[in-house]
Amino acid sequence: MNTRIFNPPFPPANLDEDPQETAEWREAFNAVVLQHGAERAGFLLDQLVALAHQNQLDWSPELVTPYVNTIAVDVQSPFPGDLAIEEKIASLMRWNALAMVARANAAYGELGGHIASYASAADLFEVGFNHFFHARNQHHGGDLVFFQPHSAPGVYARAFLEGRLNAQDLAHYRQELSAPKAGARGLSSYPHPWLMPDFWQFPTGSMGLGPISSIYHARFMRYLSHRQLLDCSQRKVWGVFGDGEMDEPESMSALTLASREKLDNLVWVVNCNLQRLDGPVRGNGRIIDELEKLFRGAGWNVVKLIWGSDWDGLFARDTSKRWFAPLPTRWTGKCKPSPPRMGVLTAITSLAKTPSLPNSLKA
Ligand SMILES: Cc1ncc(C[n+]2csc(CCOP(=O)(O)OP(=O)(O)O)c2C)c(N)n1
Repeated sequence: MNTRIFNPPFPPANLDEDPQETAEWREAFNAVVLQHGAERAGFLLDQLVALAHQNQLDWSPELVTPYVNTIAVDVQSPFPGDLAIEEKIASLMRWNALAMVARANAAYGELGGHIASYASAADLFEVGFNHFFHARNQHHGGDLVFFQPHSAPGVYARAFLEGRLNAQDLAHYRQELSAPKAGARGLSSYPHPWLMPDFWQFPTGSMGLGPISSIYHARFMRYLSHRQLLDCSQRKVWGVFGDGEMDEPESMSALTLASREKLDNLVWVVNCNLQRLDGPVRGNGRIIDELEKLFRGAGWNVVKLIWGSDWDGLFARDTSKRWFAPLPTRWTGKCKPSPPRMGVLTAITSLAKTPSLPNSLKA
């Protein structure tokens, strides 16, 4: 039972016509959480929402949760691997991916290729590869994984470290036609099973096709299991997609199908790096909130991961929750982060200049 209580600041006086009454309601609610737990508190809230709806109060609860990680530090499971080694390996992959794309372009300037997508997704991929994605073996049919298309260089970099690709292969990134003459295999720009049948499961280069396809695959796996045609009960479908990719109509159009069919064999990881590569960037530093609303509204469970563990110490020292809790409200589209954490750094830097910031938070 999660009985932590965080009291957000009271609303400003001009927005609250009866602060005394507000305080009493809050106190009563906190008491329920502490004494009877989150489930009971949720039940009561459901009752109130039903009352409001039945009386046509023209009000709905906010779908956005606070701008913090959904799983709080103190309820996180211990990391099941060796973080230091995994970080080091991810750094090697980032470097190799960068070197591969840069070398290909030094030789043929028109080749193109992306480096920043994988740079931001590397840790997400690595956690997937090391701890979640299940390979096919005698006892398991294997998971299905849809990779963020422009991150392909990182998957090649990983395959190189695993010995599945060699240096000659990496030297033929985006050069599938000339590669065989050099005794190498060419590496396609984006995941593509037709060009690399033993490497990629799904083509995802056309943004939006990966997301919708992952939903229908998850549903079909359920269908196979339910009709006892194939046991897919242990198999999952994973998708790592870009925040820009969520703008594609195909990405969104089957979201409610997934929740209606209760596809808990499907997990999407949306890499909100606010980059959108060569696409138009909206002035929206709050894309995570925007997507949270959309997904929750469509009936999905949403787990937000916003702050890396490097921030844990700083947040823990902010016991009043006064300094960092309002941080997101300082956000503007101007904080377009590139690299991803710059927006946060900008906000924290401006906070650090606040004269009343306690010394304990200045270090
Ligand atoms: C259907 C489609 N339209 C346009 C493109 C061209 N395109 C390639 S990457 C990109 C932006 C990707 O943004 P995002 O999903 O946020 O990924 P990231 O910035 O992390 O690479 C666009 C528009 C594409 N690949 N597919």
